[in-house]
Amino acid sequence: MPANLHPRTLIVLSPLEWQAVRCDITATMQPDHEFQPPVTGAMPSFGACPPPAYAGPLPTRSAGDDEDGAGGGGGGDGQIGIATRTRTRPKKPSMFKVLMLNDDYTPMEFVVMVLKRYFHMDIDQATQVMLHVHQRGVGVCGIFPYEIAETKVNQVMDFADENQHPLRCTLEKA
Ligand code: TYC
Repeated sequence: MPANLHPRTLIVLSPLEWQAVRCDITATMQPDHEFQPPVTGAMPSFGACPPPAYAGPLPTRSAGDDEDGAGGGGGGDGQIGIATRTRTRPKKPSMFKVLMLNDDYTPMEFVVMVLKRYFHMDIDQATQVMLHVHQRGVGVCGIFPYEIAETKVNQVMDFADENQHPLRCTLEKA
């Protein structure tokens, strides 16, 4: 830009002049500056600028800087690294079936009471599940994340033990 112009004077550049100014700006930019040309209309496209002559060192990234450990590029060779994102969505917990096992001694009414109390079934659902277990040997009481399923198994068996019934439950990955 001519030295006698006010800094905010609008000057119209030919494509070749703009190319020269653009390369000049790019060459003197510091590494952490993002270059945004003052777009006021369609910008003509130009060829590549000659390699910039930075005064200071370029930012580098070593392999250990990668948040996701995937190795985003750069590798400390003077190139600017590729930005990577870390997964923020939590993983869905694995689900587990709580299975009730048949035996010959636990009274049917007790099993129905257990299904109502610990699995929030109504009388009809509880009766149906109890009869299924009685006839088939095993039945599903519900499906839960691991810790909840484990807690229910323990609650049911503790309650059965307190009442001197051999009723057993177990877990199975859903
Ligand atoms: N089979 C038992 C009986 O005849 C009833 C029963 C049903 C026991 C389901 C356990 O999980 C069970 N009294």
